Amino acid sequence: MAAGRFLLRRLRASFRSQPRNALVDAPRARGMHDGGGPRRLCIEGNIAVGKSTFVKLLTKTHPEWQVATEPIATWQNVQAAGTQKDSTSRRLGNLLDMMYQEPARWSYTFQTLSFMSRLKVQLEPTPGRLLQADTSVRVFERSVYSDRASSMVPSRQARGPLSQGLGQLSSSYPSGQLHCAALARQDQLFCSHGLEDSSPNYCRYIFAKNLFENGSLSDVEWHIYQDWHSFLLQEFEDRLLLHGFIYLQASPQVCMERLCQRGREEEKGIELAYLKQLHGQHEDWFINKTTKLHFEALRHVPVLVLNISEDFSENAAKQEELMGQVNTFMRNL
Ligand code: UDP
Ligand code: D5M
Ligand code: MG
Repeated sequence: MAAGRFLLRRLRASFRSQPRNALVDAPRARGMHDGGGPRRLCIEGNIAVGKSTFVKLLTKTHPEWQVATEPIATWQNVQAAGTQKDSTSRRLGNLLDMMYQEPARWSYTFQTLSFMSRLKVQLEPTPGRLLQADTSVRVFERSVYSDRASSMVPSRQARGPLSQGLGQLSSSYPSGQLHCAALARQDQLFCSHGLEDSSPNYCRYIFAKNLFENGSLSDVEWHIYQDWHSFLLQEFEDRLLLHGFIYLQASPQVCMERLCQRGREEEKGIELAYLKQLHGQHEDWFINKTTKLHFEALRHVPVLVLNISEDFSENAAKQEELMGQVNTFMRNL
C-alpha cells in the first residue's frame, strides 16, 4: 500500500517535471480524468448568484467531498502576522471595502491578494483520504482563472461609480471602436508572452482596460499585473488544472435582488450595470465561448450550466433536480 503511494507520488513528480506544453497537458476532456487523485471542480458565477448557497448544498449532499469556499473573510480582515515577541496578529483593514471605496488606490492591491489567496487554496496538497478514493472530489468556489475576467471595479468616484465608468467607456467608444481601441495596447502586452489572439472577443480586456482607463489601475500596475498573472498561471498550470466547471447562471436582475438581500456592507454601492457586465463576461466564457483563454487545457474543461434563477435555497424539489444534474455530470468526468 505504502509502496503504491510512493509510486504514485513518483509518477506525479515526473509528470510535473515534463516540459510544459499546453497541448500535451490538455488531456482533461470529458471522460478523461486519469483516475489519479480527486476530480477538481470549480463553481463560477456572478456576484451573489448563489455560489456559496450552492456549495453548502453540495456539502450536504456529498459530505465526503472537500470544499474550499472563497476566502472572502481574508479580504475583509487583512492581518499582519505576529512577530516572535508578540504572536498576536494586527488588523490592517478591510481590503474589499477599501477597493470599493477607493478603487484607484486599492484595485491593484486587491488583485494581488485575491489571486494569491485563491492560488494558495488551489495548490493545497490533496488530503491523503482523497488520494485513496477513486471517487474523491475537490470543489472550489471560483478559480484563479476568474480573477482576470472579473477584475473590474468602480471608477474612482465610488459608491455608484461603476455605471458611470462603464457609461463613459461605451459612449466614448461605440461598438467596434471600443474593441479596436481597447486592443491597441493589449496586443503589445500579450504578445510579449506569445499570447497573440485573433478571436473576435476581447471582453475581459475591454473591462480590464476600463479599469485601467478610469484610473483604477495605472498603466504600470496593469502591465505588471498581467505579467505576473500569466507567468504564475503558466508556472503552476499542471497543478491548477480543473476537470469541470459548474457555471451558475441567473439574470443580473436576480443577482441584484440576492445581493440586496444578502446586504454585504462593502457591496452597497454596486449597481445593476456592473452585474450586467460581469454577467456578459461569464456568458462569453461559458456559453458563447468567445473569451480568449490563455491555456489550451482550459478550453477542454467540461462545463455544466445550471440556471438557478428560480430560488433553490428552500426548494427541495429544485435542489434534488440540481444535485441530479451534478451527479450525472460527475459520472461523465
Ligand atoms: N439566495 C437565495 N436563493 C437562492 C440562492 C441564494 O435567496 O436560490 C440568497 C442567499 O441566501 C444570499 C444571497 O442570495 O442571501 C447570495 O447568495 P450567495 O452568498 O450564495 O451568493 P454568492 O455570492 O456566493 O454567489
Ligand atoms: O464575490 C465576493 C466579492 O468579492 C464580490 O464583491 C466581488 C469581489 N471580487 C472577487 N474577486 C474579485 C476580483 N478579482 N476583482 C474584483 N472584485 C472581486 P461573491 O460573488 O459574493 O463570492
Ligand atoms: Mg460566495
